[in-house]
Amino acid sequence: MPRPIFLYKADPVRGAEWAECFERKAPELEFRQWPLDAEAERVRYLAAWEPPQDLARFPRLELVFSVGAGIDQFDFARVPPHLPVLRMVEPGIVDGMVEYATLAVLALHRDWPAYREQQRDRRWEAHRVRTAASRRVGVLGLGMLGRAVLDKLRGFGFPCAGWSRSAHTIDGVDCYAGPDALPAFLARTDILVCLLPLTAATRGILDARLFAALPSGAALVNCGRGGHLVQDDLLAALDDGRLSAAVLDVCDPEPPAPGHPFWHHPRIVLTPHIASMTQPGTAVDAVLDNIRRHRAGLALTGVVERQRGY
Ligand code: NDP
Ligand code: OXD
Repeated sequence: MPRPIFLYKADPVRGAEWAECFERKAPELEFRQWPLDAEAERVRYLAAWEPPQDLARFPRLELVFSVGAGIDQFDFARVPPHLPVLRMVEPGIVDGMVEYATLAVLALHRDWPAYREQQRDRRWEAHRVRTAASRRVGVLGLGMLGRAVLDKLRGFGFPCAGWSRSAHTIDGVDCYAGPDALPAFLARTDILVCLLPLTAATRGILDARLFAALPSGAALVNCGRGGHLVQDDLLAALDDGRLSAAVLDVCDPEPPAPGHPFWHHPRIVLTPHIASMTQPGTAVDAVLDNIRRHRAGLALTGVVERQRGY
């Protein structure tokens, strides 16, 4: 009896690691990497960064996994409505984001971009060291990643707040919800971290209006998506001192064009979309757990609500 196929369509190097995990943990499934030329009727599960055009080729497909936590790159028009799409909910991606966001917030808190600029100019000048208790951190997005980041940052003594669509209660975090609460959240935020999904409602949210609602000299970390940011508004806010610095892990497009000001702006730290990555070992555990749940008729983890876009 031929085994059901789990088809993987993403980075082939990490795919080889997925294959090794499947061999050990799920020998009842046959792991195959894209492209698949024959035996399409044996494909039951698909994992992809972007789904293929022709999903109708796989008549027995049961579940579609995104290999990313973010889902905006997924063209849902390609996925028949009856098929559940599951985004990546796994501890490896959370740990990576907690590290990156902590690094970025601490760098901004301790004036790292300014000291790098001073070193380049051979300037030895100390600035007053501020306490964490006097630096207010705010995170846009209180989902899997935003909550984990706040949990870590709270430990340093930063006064922490978060903003989301629906109301949340989190120990030690001032929670704000909905557009009406956004100005109050921004007014109390010295370092703003964006961990929102990119949807119709959040595209371009990091704009001049939002920057004007932050205290003067606030700093930005964007770990969400490049489409959240209005680039010219950021450059203007840095130039007029409204914002002191920005750490950007994402950009639209990626990479920015060779002459783009983000490459050489002294107050921008730019990294190539590496804040976090799905880790094959833990990702395969999460995927297999969902497959077992599906077989047992249990609720699935990370189901994307297509209407709301995340
Ligand atoms: P979740 O879906 O778990 O959480 C999303 C959060 O954003 C929720 O709290 C949600 O509110 C809130 N939200 C969504 N829409 C709005 C809105 N219109 N107004 C206010 N709040 C809103 O996502 P994750 O935490 O797992 O991931 C967040 C994003 O991080 C991803 O979508 C992706 O873009 C990015 N990412 C970036 C990576 C990188 O390497 N740079 C790596 C991985 C992810 P509510 O709680 O009410 O639903
Ligand atoms: C993700 C990402 O969404 O890597 O997982 O950006």
